[in-house]
Amino acid sequence: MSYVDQVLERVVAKNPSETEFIQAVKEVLESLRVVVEANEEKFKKEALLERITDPERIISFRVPWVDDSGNVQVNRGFRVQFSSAIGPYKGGLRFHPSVNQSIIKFLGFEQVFKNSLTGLPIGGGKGGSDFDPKGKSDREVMAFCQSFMTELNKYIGADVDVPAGDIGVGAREIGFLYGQYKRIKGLYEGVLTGKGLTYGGSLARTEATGYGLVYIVAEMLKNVKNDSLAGKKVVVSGSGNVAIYATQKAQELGANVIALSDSNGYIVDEDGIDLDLVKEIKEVKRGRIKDYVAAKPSAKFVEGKGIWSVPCDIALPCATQNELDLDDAKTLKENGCFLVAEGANMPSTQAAVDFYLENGILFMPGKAANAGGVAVSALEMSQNSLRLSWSFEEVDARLKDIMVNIFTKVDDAAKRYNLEGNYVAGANIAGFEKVVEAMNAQGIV
Ligand code: NDP
Ligand code: 2IT
Repeated sequence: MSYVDQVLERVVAKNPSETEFIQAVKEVLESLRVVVEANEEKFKKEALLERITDPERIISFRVPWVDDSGNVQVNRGFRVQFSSAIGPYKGGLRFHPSVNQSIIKFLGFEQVFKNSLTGLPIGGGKGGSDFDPKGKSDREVMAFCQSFMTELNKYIGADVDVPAGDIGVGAREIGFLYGQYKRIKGLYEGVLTGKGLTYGGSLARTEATGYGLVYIVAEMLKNVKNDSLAGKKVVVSGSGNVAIYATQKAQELGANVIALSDSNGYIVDEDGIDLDLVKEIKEVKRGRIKDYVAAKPSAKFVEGKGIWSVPCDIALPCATQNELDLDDAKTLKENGCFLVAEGANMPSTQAAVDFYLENGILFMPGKAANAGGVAVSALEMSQNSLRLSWSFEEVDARLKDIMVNIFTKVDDAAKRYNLEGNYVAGANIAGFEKVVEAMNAQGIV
């Protein structure tokens, strides 16, 4: 049995109920076969893949808090410190009822390779809780965040582990978490990113993931098809942080974004999404995407998951894992879609990804396409260390450079292994190579 197959078997045996984690590891190891085969004996002797697929540390804790009715609620908190090979653990916190250890481990595993691709000195981690901020009062969210940080503060620090936002964790939550960290530790340090601009945040962090996604799409279009976003019909799923700023940048570059969604359904506006209206609904009122049609009756709202049936040239899944399956991929292709780039983490199922690769759909996987968010988080860490803040234009220019460099690295790695155009392999290989080199230099750790 090949070394990759042995390690895959081990991962399944040791983490039997962790379906998302197993899915993410399979996807990465399958595309690393070409690299591992070239170094089979060495990697096996060093148990390199066993070390890469086992997190350095998993922290799991109880989060008790008092709701507005005076009742005690108990949630579960996690932080998975996956790899510190190339820098302090870095990655977001997700607050969503679906959160469990498998989901946090898959996200932490992906983060290791993503952070490596940014070229910046950050290791990989992820955390979160099954707490659902939806429908909670600000006071309840604060009570939860304070309790969560009362436990988490023991394990993080500006040079140790630097969390940020993800699903359900935005500016409000980061503020409450930061305030509690400071009270407990008595340290004013860059322990979180995505902070508000008045207390150490970076300009352009809010926009970074969505903008970065569109920058890499533009680079791909230019390189592969000598084309641009101008006039392209784009469908974006989700209507949170990533979806909103992907829509904004795509519109700025001349694309026509016609659909957005949330977990209840999707909207289609053939005139082009009115983003000010979406921001008002989602960012100010914390409402639902269907509220869009009340303000703009010419648009339509459709309940359920069908957003990928909306015909488009480019699809940008920006909601959550496994939101786009094989049937969706087929429908996209039938309707003429020729490019998919992932703003979310692992939104396409493995079968969908295989379909893109086999059917000539240009595809950029999340660990490359959504790396702009964590890249600007690393720039926020740099600014905190320097005790300076850079202008929006400066951060945005660095972000664009980073995304163009990621495209080049991914494209080159694929070509080196005769897999031209396979950016799944390219991203995994390029991300892996740097982590391996750093691990080798540091001895058996
Ligand atoms: P937000 O919480 O701001 O928005 C999430 C959006 O996705 C909402 O519209 C939400 O709908 C929808 N969504 C979430 N879970 C589900 C679900 N189970 N089914 C259907 N829809 C769902 O999160 P972000 O925009 O920050 O994150 C979106 C994706 O991007 C995630 O995969 C995240 O890991 C990834 N990402 C985020 C980065 C960042 O900087 N924020 C960086 C890199 C990747 P509803 O309101 O109905 O739940
Ligand atoms: O998935 C991700 O890369 C994020 N949620 C952002 C992580 C970060 O540290 O900014």
